[in-house]
Amino acid sequence: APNISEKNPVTLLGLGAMGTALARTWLAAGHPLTVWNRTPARAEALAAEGAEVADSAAAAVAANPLVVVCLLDDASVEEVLGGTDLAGRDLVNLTTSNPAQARARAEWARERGARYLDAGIMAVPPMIGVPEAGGYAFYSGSRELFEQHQETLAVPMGTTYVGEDAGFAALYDVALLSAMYGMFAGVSHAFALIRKEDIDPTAFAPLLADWVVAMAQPAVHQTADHLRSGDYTTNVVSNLAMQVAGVPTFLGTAEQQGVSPELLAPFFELMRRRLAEGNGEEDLTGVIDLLAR
Ligand code: FVH
Repeated sequence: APNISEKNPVTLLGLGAMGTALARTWLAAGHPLTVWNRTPARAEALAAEGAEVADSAAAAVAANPLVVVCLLDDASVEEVLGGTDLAGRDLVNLTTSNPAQARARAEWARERGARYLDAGIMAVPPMIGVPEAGGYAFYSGSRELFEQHQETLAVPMGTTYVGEDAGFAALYDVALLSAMYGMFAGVSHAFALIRKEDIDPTAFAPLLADWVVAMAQPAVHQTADHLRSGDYTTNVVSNLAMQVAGVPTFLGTAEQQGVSPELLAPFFELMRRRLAEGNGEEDLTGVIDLLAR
């Protein structure tokens, strides 16, 4: 049947947990959708929901100007797209990669005649197509491509464009996720401290969550202000000297509770070094200077 939809047609390669969630939102919004997946069985349910299933990656790429890939990693992108003709295509890569891979992939696409947009998804599959869940993706690379397809890209999740450098989406993605892992480390240590006691972890949880949230907002913004001004001493309410003086309390408590300090010890060591350099009136921003290689 002729395609009578006014919605932008999309080709999607990769129907894992994320790709399948993306596909459903485009279908539900009325976008003609062509899909391909290495394991064809994963496309069957989507075919029943209205997707066109291509019998090869090359056929899927040929079907529509906008080609979205959501595969496992950068190597699988190379493997899948390697045998396709990308000339004249708009390639949007939602596969997680690092900044160098994203920049190389942008150049690779350019050499094959495609415009390129890289992305870092800040959402898990259940957040896709659920605007109130707050999921979004960072995009970087061709601004023209982004502006032309933003409405289509915004169907499954929010869109945040972070610049022409194709590596930036991956960099923002990894920076936010790195902060998340630091938070997970602190939360793990906190639960380890109370674990052997008669303390209900579910009663402790709201105290911990509220504290982490209350600390994150001012700490993140003050750090950014200090990095921009270069003065790490403005409006400091808990200075480094005071915080380093408290370290033995943290280490002593861990020892008393039979908990390894290995998650926190590297951060404490950086604080101690910064203090030893004579920066006791700062907050913790100076630790960032020590991390630069
Ligand atoms: N799921 C999540 O929570 C995270 C949220 C943030 C973003 N990530 C990234 O999204 C990419 C896809 O993740 P996914 O959850 O869809 O992953 P899987 O369910 O494991 O599906 C992987 C798909 O990739 C295909 N695939 C893997 N290797 C190859 C290959 N060599 N050639 C062709 N296709 C390949 C796989 O195909 P199949 O196994 O079904 O045949 C799936 O379609 C990812 O970058 C996350 O970091 C998700």
